[in-house]
Amino acid sequence: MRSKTSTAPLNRLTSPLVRENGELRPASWEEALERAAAGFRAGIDQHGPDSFGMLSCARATNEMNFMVQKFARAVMGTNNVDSCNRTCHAPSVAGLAAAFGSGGGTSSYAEIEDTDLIVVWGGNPRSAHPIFFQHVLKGVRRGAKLFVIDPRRTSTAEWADRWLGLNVGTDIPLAHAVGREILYSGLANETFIERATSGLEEYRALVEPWTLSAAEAETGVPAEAIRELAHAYALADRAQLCWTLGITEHHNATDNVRALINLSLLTGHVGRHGAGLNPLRGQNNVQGGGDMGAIPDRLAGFQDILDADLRAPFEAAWGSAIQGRKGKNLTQMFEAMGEGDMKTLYVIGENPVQSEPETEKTTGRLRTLNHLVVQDIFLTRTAELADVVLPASASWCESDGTFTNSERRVQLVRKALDPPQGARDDIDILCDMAERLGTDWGRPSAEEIWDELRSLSPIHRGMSYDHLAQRQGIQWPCYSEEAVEPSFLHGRLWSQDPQERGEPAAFGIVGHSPPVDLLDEEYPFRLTTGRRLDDYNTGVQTSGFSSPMRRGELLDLSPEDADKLGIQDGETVRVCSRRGSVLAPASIDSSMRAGLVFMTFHFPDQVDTQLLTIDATDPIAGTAEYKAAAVRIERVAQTAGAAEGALASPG
Ligand SMILES: Nc1nc2c(c(=O)[nH]1)N[C@H]1C(S)=C(S)[C@@H](COP(=O)(O)OP(=O)(O)OC[C@H]3O[C@@H](n4cnc5c(=O)[nH]c(N)nc54)[C@H](O)[C@@H]3O)O[C@H]1N2
Ligand SMILES: Nc1nc2c(c(=O)[nH]1)N[C@H]1C(S)=C(S)[C@@H](COP(=O)(O)OP(=O)(O)OC[C@H]3O[C@@H](n4cnc5c(=O)[nH]c(N)nc54)[C@H](O)[C@@H]3O)O[C@H]1N2
Ligand SMILES: [Mo]
Repeated sequence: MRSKTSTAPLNRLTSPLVRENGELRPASWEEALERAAAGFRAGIDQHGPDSFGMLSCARATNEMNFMVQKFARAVMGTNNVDSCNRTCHAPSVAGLAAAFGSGGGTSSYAEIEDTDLIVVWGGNPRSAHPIFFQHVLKGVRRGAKLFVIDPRRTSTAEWADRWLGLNVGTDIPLAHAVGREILYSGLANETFIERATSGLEEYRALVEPWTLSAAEAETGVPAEAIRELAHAYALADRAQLCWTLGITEHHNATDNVRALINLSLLTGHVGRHGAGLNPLRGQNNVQGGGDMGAIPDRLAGFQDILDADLRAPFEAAWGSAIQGRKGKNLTQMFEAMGEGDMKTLYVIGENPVQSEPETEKTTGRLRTLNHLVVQDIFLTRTAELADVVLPASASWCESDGTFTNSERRVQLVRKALDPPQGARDDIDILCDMAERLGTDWGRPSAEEIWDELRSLSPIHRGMSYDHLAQRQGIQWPCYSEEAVEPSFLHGRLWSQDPQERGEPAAFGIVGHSPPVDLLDEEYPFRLTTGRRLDDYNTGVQTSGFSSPMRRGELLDLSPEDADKLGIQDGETVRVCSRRGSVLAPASIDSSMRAGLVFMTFHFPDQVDTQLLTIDATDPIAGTAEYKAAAVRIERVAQTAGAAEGALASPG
């Protein structure tokens, strides 16, 4: 007996649902699958394959993500497949790929413990990456200095040697001023620049205006602190630059990423043990989902969809042609719904109604679909709009397979629980759906799927289940069962041999572009949104619990602003943006700088933060500017708050 049945205490979905006379009602698997497949078939027949799109679950296994993109490409004939990577680290992948040719974080966690300086830029790992943060603390205990760059003095910053509290959306001026200071102080690594990079002269001209005092005026960070960061980074023997959504959830996110990468090119802090560039990925398998090809422009193993030679082995293996053009990403799928070009959508393990900005726009767009199928473990707000709802198992404990973490390490997971009765494995559901649409895949095991992936993706080739079990996880690239790969990427840049060194890494020539939602007299506060330790994303998986630690949604504001507005701790306030308004309890928080307020998006049933956010998106990666809305804060009488009923406690 290897597994036991999950007791499903938290309203897990246990029956398929279909819409009848406007309402969802329970249905058999047979009826629900037939309805789902018939809707997909009709959509393609009437409007062509590109009117269909698919969202994949970044919490589910690599095997499941591989099957999702295979379903989109081989069964439905479209590259319209994407995941929540679009809402977080797509800009990191785009920026790293532009500089180095591939989009993964460059270092291993072990190197975070074996370095001289760790810069956490726009991330709060103490709350959002607690396991990674343990590696940071070990590094600190072994003597590494820790710098944190965040508008808020976060719990991560509490552990730092230096905290640089900058204005939201001013990371490029800060990075450019650091770069200029390194150049002017003669601290740049000239050998590395000469050998391994291109574009220094343009970069020098780009950063020239960003003197320490110009940067202080724009960023709010004292000139002396900027100088100190520049010298610490350039003088460190080995330095790690780690970033997350403070960098990537902006309308110019890919530029932000390029501005940080430039600093590593100036100093040679990349391609060596202990020195690197590390976007900390979000959901447990968002790295793996992208690696498996559940993105619109790459096949598994980051192989370019535009390259016919790379498509050929997949076409041969699947017996069907693959479109030679990029599909729509998640953001473009929603835009296409708005324009009537998207007719059917298959959402697996995503809750866009509560994770996309500007809720009403998102809901309106989903309503334009002829056919929406949602496959989830809970009845989400997105599922409530669906024509068919399919109850899935929870992949992280109810399925076998592999996951890939932020350091590119692939690890085996084993099924520990059977899904609650009535729910089925995501992969089995996909196979059933494919069969109904005329493609018989049989019922492959997770290992069989993985072996198919290995036959198609060179960077995974050497990672059989046996090899993964033996080595307790392996980082890609791993080309054969024998090879022991270095734990970091881009070591080639240090080679003396030009052939081996390959393409130089280009400096990114990127200018400053302040947040789209401008501050003015009517909307004078900068709202940034993010995470707390005790809750997860749209709250679907964490709202079923109550604990004294969890206080529900709060509007954090500085003591100075609370004073100025006459707001008491705990008092209900109205938060208004140019798009909508919500009521939330105020929390006076000394980690906040004046002019800045903070909310999560973890409690949408209590406070729908996405009514406030803006859908200004990065043109390269499609990521929204969740980190910068302009808002006004109004006091309301307590009774008015209660009457509007928006302050129910969570859970
Ligand atoms: N407990 C918990 N952990 C999680 C999640 C969760 O919901 N709960 N979600 C997971 C997911 S999907 C992701 S993607 C990760 C995200 O992990 P993080 O990116 O670390 O989390 P956030 O809180 O969204 O944002 C990080 C920080 O960015 C700062 N910031 C805002 N604007 C700016 C800016 O303009 N510049 C700079 N430099 N900083 C800025 C914020 O103040 C915040 O502290 O967390 C993952 N882990
Ligand atoms: N305002 C604001 N908005 C944000 C962000 C922000 O910082 N601020 N961050 C953005 C980021 S980084 C992210 S990643 C998104 C997150 O956005 P989403 O991914 O849309 O939100 P989640 O709450 O993580 O919901 C994922 C769903 O997956 C389901 N699920 C879990 N495991 C499985 C499984 O094995 N199989 C299936 N079929 N389903 C499963 C869960 O029940 C849940 O409904 O939100 C984005 N939205
Ligand atoms: Mo994320």
